Order: sequence, then structure tokens, then C-alpha cells
Amino acid sequence: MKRDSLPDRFRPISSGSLSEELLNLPPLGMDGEALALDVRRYFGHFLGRDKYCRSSHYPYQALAMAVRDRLMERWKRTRYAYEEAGAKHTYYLSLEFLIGRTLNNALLNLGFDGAAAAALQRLGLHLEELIDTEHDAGLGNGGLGRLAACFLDSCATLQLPVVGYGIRYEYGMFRQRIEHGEQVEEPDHWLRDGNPWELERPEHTRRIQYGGRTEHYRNAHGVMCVRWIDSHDVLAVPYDLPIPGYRNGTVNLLRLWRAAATDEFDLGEFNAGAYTESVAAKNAAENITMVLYPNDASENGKELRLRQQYFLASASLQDILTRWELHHGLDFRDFADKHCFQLNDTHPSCAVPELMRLLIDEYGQGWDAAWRMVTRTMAYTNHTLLPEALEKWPVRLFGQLLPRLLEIIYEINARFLDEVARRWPGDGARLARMSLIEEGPEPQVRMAYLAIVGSFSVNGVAALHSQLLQQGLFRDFHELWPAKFNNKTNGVTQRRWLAAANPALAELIAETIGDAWITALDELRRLAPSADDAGFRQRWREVKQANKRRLAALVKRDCGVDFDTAALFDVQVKRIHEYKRQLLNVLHVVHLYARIIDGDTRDWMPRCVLIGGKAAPGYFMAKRIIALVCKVAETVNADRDAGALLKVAFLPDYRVSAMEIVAPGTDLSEQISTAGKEASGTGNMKFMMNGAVTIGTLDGANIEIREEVGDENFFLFGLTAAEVDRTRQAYDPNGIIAGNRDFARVMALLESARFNASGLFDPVIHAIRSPHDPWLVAADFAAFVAAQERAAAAYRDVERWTRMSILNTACSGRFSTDRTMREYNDDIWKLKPISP
Ligand code: 26Q
Repeated sequence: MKRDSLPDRFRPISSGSLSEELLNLPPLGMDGEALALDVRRYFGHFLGRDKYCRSSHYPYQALAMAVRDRLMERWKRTRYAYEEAGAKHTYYLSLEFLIGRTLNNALLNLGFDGAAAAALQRLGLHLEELIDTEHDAGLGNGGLGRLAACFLDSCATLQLPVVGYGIRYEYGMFRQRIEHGEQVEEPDHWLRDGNPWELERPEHTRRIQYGGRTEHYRNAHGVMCVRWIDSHDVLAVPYDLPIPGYRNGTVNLLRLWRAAATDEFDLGEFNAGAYTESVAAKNAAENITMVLYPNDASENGKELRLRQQYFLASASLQDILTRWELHHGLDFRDFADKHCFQLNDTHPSCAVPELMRLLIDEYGQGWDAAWRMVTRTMAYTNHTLLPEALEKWPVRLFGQLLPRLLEIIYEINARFLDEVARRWPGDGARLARMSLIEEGPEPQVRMAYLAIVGSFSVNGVAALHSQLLQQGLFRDFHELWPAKFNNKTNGVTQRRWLAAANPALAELIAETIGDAWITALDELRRLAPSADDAGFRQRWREVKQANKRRLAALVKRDCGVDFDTAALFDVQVKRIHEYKRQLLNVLHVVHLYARIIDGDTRDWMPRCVLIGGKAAPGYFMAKRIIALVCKVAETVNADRDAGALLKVAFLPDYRVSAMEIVAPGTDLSEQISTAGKEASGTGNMKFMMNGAVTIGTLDGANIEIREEVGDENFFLFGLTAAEVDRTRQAYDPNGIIAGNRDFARVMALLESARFNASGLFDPVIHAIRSPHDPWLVAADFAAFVAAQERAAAAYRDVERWTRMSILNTACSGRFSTDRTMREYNDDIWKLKPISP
């Protein structure tokens, strides 16, 4: 059994334990006075700044540290409470946690926002300005990463013992600039100015193995054992982030791992005289956590990505098992009753074979006992329906990097296929379909299948998505284990996405129905009757107007485009993807422009169209779509005939802190993916909560949004998922274009020198006209334009629109992650809430 000895500086103190005298601290004041004093101390003493300081960065840091102190004491009490209760924990394993900013959220959840603003005022500081100084923690691509962050907020608020485990990327999601109308990526060195929210815990460093080989041997008792030798090891150093619940004294933990070179790098080759080479080699080890992969569909076969995935799984499981052994020794009888591992997609699914390895090779458990523990603790969430996005790793690469894991996967597969063969004797085709190994010239490990086989629960993220998984992608597995499969519709946290992002609306709501909705979002239903109150509608509009001014200022600053707040604000922000059909949105914009050119503007509703989102750096078509949006924006905005009738802007560097301004200022939310392709969507929920009305397809959670708000408050259009499959059989986009005058005019304009003089957009035009276009852009064009006309007409009727807007907020209660987390807990985790 391998036991790492910690470096000298972490050896235990001589007395064995620390004194009460050292540990007992008087609680910190939660009034403005106490906070102001701490801010001054941190600013002057700790940071050593003085009257010559000009930047808002140091006051921000001083405030962050003063707030962090208050989190720290609650954090400790929460830990003690969980410990004393012997609480079962869930570990949320995710390669991404898209946290965004922390300060405002921490103040809100601590109930400290009012006192802080007043105290800072007395110090001559402006809270809003300091909040704006903070750099987003962009440790995720989009939906999946932001969902993880919302989940943690809700778990802390529900006082559930849930720990997040992730990676502390040195560089988060790239920053996007637009240069000459095209996306340019810049590294996001978010840690450059330090991160006041993290606490390094080097004493919990773990060792991660890569490469080498396995050796099978008989131990002293004659039992066959395996050791993994000649490996190249890397250290995993944890950094802890506090996750405060909403005004309940709970602070949960998010632990992020950073890669560091082992001491061998310092000593080994140094003796051979290769000092500089040896120091340089440290780089390779530390590269593992250098950068987030900026691709939100799988980037296939990149060795560094597999290293990251294993790094997270192994470090986290070792951390947990080390703690277990400290209290229980090698008695694992209760282990499965005390742990649950929720896998955020297949990205951390190495956890299945890694837990087997640790239990068997490091803790001396037998295969069957270990497998029972794995399959009683692992649960897998799927986030995609696109078959091409399912993760696979070449067996060869897997075997080179993680030789012991591959052996274990083969054994899992052999036993699994035996079970399939017993259930369906003689069905060879089924065995090949379900095998964890896809055969072919380059055999591959199918990570989703590994996750399904190793888990007791498999869930999708919206009702339609879960249903399509069971009938399509995972049909064979559903047939074998129907009880494993379940749905957990996504949500978002209303603390960040309504209370913090939209304080004016939150205030109006609180005045009307109180503030119970902050922890019980269903309460928003009580707003519905106020939709019929003309005075309330007037105030609702005033808030929306103020939020539109805020958004217009952002658009002016970052795009240089003037948005008039009297116009309809029509917004689509999300990752750029063909299936999300930003192209369909552009076609509608060009259609509006064509009408303007033709003077067809009777009863026109002025509109400001905002599109934002990042394209994966290697995704050619997505980048071309961004270029097209920029070209259309440039052309339309420069045309005096379009004037105030139509404005278009591409918002660069869309991120969490941008959405906090975008969602409150939006009238119309674009959720227009090809039906059956968007697993859930969560931006749709943020918009709805902030009183935007959705124009959307029957896809993902749109279906459930429409169910809640009613068809009359939702602009539905387009093919259903079933119709999409049928339409694909005989799809003739050119026929559709030719048969529709509006559409033909749009394509002619798009293909003309006005937009496509250089031929830059030939690939985009070709995609729309292709009978093999998987996203059926042309098929939904007419229905989309018609729905947009209904939306414009509704918006022209100010009172009607306001009613719709109010009802959207009022009916958004179901889309709180508080509800989502309760469902995970009731059906999967079964944790007991614990109050510190
Ligand atoms: C995988 C392998 C290698 C490199 C990158 C990746 C990778 C990284 C991120 C694959 C996928 C992602 C992210 C996926 C994602 O964000 N999916 C979205 O998840 C949301 C939360 O469930 C849903 O609401 C969205 O519908 C879904 O698209």
C-alpha cells in the first residue's frame, strides 16, 4: 500500500492538537462599522496602500478580504456540523465551474449588502464600482459549467452536504475580441492580480500517476495484486473556495486542484548535471491545469484533455478515501451509505475505474466489494443529444497514459458483456453495440457507456431530453436497466439571476408579494394577479426601461451601437453553434432589412437585435457565423434608411457578468435551436425569470417553460423533434427558398455584393441551401418570421406585452435550481439537510 509522506513543513505539531485558546475566535461584526474598520485595516496594513493609491483594485481587494473573513467562520462551523452528524456527502465532480464574480453574491447571501454599501459610502467608495472591478472566474464553457455553479449555490442554501470538485485552470475561457469583424481569442489570465476568494491547502496535496506499466504479483498471503510502476507523477494541490448559502450560516466547499511538479523534478536529473532541463521539465507537469478546453462539444483525442480528466478524478477520490481511512481505517462497510458522486457529463467518468483501482490496489478490497461500492455511489448526468459529441478515447492512448485504468475497464467490460449475453443469448450485434470498447481500425473507449455501467442513476437535463436519451442514444441500456434512468430538469439560482442581477425588479416584487421567493421561487405565482393592475404594469415597465438603459450603455460601450430603449430588445446570447441556429436569427434580421429597403414598413415595430457568444477556436462555421452577424450589423447600422427601425449588434466577450446585465434588459428571448438538439438550455430560464418573453421551438426546457407560462405568453414556432427526423429524409431547402418570396429575397440579398462581395459567406450560404443541412434552417424560416411578426404585434400593444412579461416572471418558479437540487436529493443523493 502506498502512503505518501508529506513534505517536512507539514509535519504534525508536537502537542498533537491545537488549543481552544488558539481556535476560539469572537464572531466578526456584521454591521457597517465593523466592516469599514476591517476594510481600512486590509487596505492600509495588509495591502500596504496609502493616499497615493489610484486604482479601485485595492479597495476591492480589501473589501473582498473583509467579506471572506466572515465567510471563513461560517465555513468552519458548517464543517464541524457535517462532521459531528457523520453526514452523508455528495461530491459534484465537474471539469467546469463557471462561477463568474463572487463579491456581490457573497454580500447578498451573507445579508450584508445593505450594510456594506453604506459603510463604503462613508469611506468614499462605491460598492457598484468595486463589484465591477472583479474579474469573472471563467472556469467553464457555458451551460454545463454555469449549471454546476448554480447547483452549488442551491445546495448551500438547502444546507445539503455537497462538495464541488474541479480544476483550478490558470487560464479560464478565452476573452473574445472582434477584429475586422472576426473573432480573436486572447488568453484570460484571471489569477494575475491574485484571487482573494481562494484558500490554498498544500497539506492536502495528492500524487497522480501517468504512464508507466502495471506489474501483477502475489502478495505475502498469496493473493494476486497489481502495482502501477515506472509512472511519471504529478502533484495535485487543492485550493478551496467558499460557497455561502442564503442567510443560513452554511458555507459549503468548492475544491479546485492545481497541478505541480513533484520534488523528483528538483533532484533527479539535477544530479546528472541537467539542472536547467530538469527545471524546464516541471513545466510539462504544471501544464495539466494550465488551460480550460474552450470547446463545448468534445474535442476528440487530445492527450492533455484526458490528463486533466484523470487528474480531477484521481485527486478528488484520493482526497475522499484518505479522509475515510483516517476515521474508519480499512473498514469500508458504510462507505456507500456515506458517499455519492455526481458526474457532470462523462468528463470525470475516469472516476469509475479510478475508484475501482484505489479500492483494490491501494486499499486491498476485492473486485466484487469494490464494484458494489462504485455502483452504489456513482451517478451520471448527460448533457447532450448529439451522437458526435459523445466522448471517446483511443484505446491505445488510454493504455499508454493510464495503463492500470485500461485493464480495469477491460475487466468491467468483460463482466458487463457476460450480463448482456445472459439476458440476450446469441445477440452478437447487441454485444458489439453495447460494448465499452468500440471496435474498428482505431478502437475507442466509450466514456458514456462506462459511466452508465458504473452508475446507479443516469439522468437527462429536461423532460424531452431524458425521453429522447431513453429512446435513442441509450436505448439498449434503457432496455437493460430501465430503473436507472430519470429526468432532472435544469434550473438557475434566483439569488444571482434575479435578486442580485435585477435589484430594481427584485425590489418591486418584494414590495408586492414579500421576499419569500428568494428561497421559494414558486411564490412568484402570487405576482400573477398584479398583471391585471395597470399601476403595477406601469411600475414594471419603468423597471424594464431602466434595465434597458443599462443594457444599452453596455452595447454602446462594447459595440459602439446606439440602442433606443423604446425599441423591442431582441436578444440571443449563448455559445455559437449550428444547432442553436444563430443563422436563423440572422436570416430574420436580413428579412427585416429587406423590408426596409423595399419600403415595406407599415406598422413597423422598431427593433434592436443583440447577438453574442463565443465560438470554439477551431469551429470554422461558428466563426463564420460571427463574421456574418458583424457584417450584417455593420451594413444595417450604417444605412440611414434603417435608422431607428432596426439596429443590430454583436456583443463581444459574452460571459456571466455580461448576462447579469443582458437578461434584465431583454424583451424577447431567442431560444430557436433545431428541435431535439438542445438538451435543456438555461439562458432561456434566466430571461424568463427577468420578464423576457420567449420566441422558441419545442426543444429542451422551452417545452416546460411554455407549459408553465401558457401558450398565449410564448411565441412558439417550428418543427417538432419527431418532424425534424421525418423532414430530414427528403429535405429540399432550395425548393423551400424558391417557393417563398420573402425567403428568396433574403437569400438574394445575402448572396449579393452588399453582404457577400468577397465570397466570405459562401460556406454559410451553402450550408443553408444544402439538402444535408442537419439543422434544417430553411425548414423553419417561414414559421420563424411569422412568429416574429406575432411578437412585434404583441409588443406594439404595450399593456398586453407588459402582462406577458409579468406572467413570465410569475411562472418561472419551477426553474429554480432549488427545485432541481431537491429532486436530485430526493431521488438520487438522499442527503439530510444539516444546519450549523
Ligand atoms: C469534452 C471533451 C473534450 C473537450 C471538451 C469537452 C466538452 C466541454 C464542455 C464537451 C461539452 C461541454 C459543455 C456542454 C454543455 O454546456 N452542454 C449544455 O449543458 C447545459 C446544462 O445542462 C444544457 O442546458 C445545454 O442544453 C447543453 O448544451
